[in-house]
Amino acid sequence: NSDLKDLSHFEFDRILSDSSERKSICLYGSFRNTSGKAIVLLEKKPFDEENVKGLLKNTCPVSQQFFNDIYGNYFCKADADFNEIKATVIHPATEKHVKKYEAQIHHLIEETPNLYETITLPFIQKEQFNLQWITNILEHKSETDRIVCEDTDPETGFVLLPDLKWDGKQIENLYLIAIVRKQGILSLRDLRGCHLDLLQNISKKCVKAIEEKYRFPKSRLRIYFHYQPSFYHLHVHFTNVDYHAPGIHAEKSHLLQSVISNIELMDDYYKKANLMFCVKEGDNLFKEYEEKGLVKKCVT
Ligand code: M7G
Repeated sequence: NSDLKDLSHFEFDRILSDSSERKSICLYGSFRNTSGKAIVLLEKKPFDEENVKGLLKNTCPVSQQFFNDIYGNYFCKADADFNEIKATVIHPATEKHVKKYEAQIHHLIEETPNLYETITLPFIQKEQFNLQWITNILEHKSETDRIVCEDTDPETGFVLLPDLKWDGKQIENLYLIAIVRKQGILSLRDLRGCHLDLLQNISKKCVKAIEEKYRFPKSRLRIYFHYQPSFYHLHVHFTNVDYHAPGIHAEKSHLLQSVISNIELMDDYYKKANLMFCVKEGDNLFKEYEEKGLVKKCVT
């Protein structure tokens, strides 16, 4: 829809979240002449050597804020190229998308295998994000030109490509995902000994592909799963270890190498382990646990 490309057609109702640290803001509203609500996430792009050189070469208006001894503060009005903003548009956005992007209080839940079977799994089967974007990638209907590496084996195959959050250029916030070809592995929870070949294949081939394409070595890659993920079709995250990617907290990330090692030691480790996960208070999964008396809302 071409209307979605023009941000001047976006009328925002409210701010879902904003972060001065990430220099990003997430807006909820709608596009003129289109039905359904939309989410627009705006993020300032990281500095890189080339555009800093460009900034320094072009004289841009500078205003001094203050000067004190050897310390000075200035504002520079840089040109449009330098100020490029990355915009992610989700349209039509569902209530579940709103909850995903809304700033909210978080809780940690310890999920035993039994709680997974009786609460989390039935919830995932009842309510989860649509996985069409994943099917489109696997079937070469979208983002085909962005594919970095692909293995078509039905058991151990995958597609590696830049994540939605990455422009595919700046190494500072390098972020790729490998989506497994095999259907039905919902998350880390489903991984068993029989998936070791798949995990090792992804690790080996994706590392090599990233090394070749971006000249980025294995030792600088953070390779991990999210638990709980937003999308229940197994995928692996690859990020620059120096980049504080969203969701790299201890309560959400599981390094691929540790996962492989755990499964090598015990085939069904992820079937038997208690796994912690982080959930927002407004999330429906939180409500499921709340109804069973396993977690309580924060009263402030
Ligand atoms: P997750 O752990 O399921 O969810 O990871 P979360 O990290 O968003 O909570 C899914 C990953 O897939 C995230 O890193 C998303 O940025 C990425 N992603 C999501 N979508 C809808 C797309 C898409 O359409 N294209 C690509 N390339 N990546 C996506």
